[in-house]
Amino acid sequence: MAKRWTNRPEGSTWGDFGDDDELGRINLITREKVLEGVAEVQAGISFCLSLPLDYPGGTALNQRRYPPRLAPTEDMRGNPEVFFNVLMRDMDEGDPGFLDVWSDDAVTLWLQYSTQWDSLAHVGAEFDADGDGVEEAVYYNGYRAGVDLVGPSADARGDGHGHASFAHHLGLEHMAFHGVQGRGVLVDLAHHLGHDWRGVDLATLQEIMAADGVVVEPGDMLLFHTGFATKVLEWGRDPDPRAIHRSCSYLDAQDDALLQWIADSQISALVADNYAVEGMVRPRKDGERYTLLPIHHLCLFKLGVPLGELWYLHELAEWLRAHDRSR
Ligand code: UVW
Repeated sequence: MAKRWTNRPEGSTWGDFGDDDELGRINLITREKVLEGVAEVQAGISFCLSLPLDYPGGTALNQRRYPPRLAPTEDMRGNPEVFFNVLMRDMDEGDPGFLDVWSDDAVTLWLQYSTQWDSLAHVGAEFDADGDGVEEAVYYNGYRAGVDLVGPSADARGDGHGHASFAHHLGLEHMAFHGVQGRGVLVDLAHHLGHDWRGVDLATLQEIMAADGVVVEPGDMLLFHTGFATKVLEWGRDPDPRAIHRSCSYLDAQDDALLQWIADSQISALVADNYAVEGMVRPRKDGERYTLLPIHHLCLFKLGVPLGELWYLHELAEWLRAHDRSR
């Protein structure tokens, strides 16, 4: 495949893992990194890091993301083409019938409703990757909107506006195939900051990490426990529509030093139990174009670091604290 770009965004990793790379810094989860993760296993306890996928409930968090819709698969009794009906027809006259009872269901899932990964296909940017002086909508490593990530219909433009794309590239299947098992490091923001709605800048983060002896090394997956998903569970699928937008901490994406630290740390993945890892920035009034979500822009578009959101970290964070650990 020919190289997809001649210009790469400043500070990006495009090309560092190959011209066709779709994994980004997940590549830093090497065999050595997996063994470092294995070496941390001492107690053999498993923690579920997912919310039930029908939480938070309703649409107060995001109006276009709905709870999963469950339905039984089609009842095809009587359809002569169905293998099962052929089997029934072939039963002998005196056959007493069967005693089985079963369920066979389908689900329509809004992939970002609940606990999720944001893949590298989630957020791109308008950027002049081919060097012709005109910006085009591109994603990590130069994959093109409208070509590599294609909109579902003519009105869903598939050009990067409004997230209306199907991913033919940069999807989570690459992570699944590579494996995302290594060393996770957890920072317990909720323990230090409570449930107040506030941004966390680099100075605050470093203070908390120093207080808890947290050390992050290249290739680690970094997790932030803010307590947000714990609140989501407490609301029992009926969240307070105001509080859900004003609870717990988030990374302060206006802090350039924090963005630089994320890039320099060489983490392989960035995970939080809150809505979007970061808070949305306020519109700029200086005439410059800007990104609404600078950490999404940095991680998904430039570095190739997937974001985990709405993970459930409560019991894991409690256990780690009780045992004076963060890895
Ligand atoms: C927002 O929609 C704010 O974030 P995300 O798409 O990452 O959930």
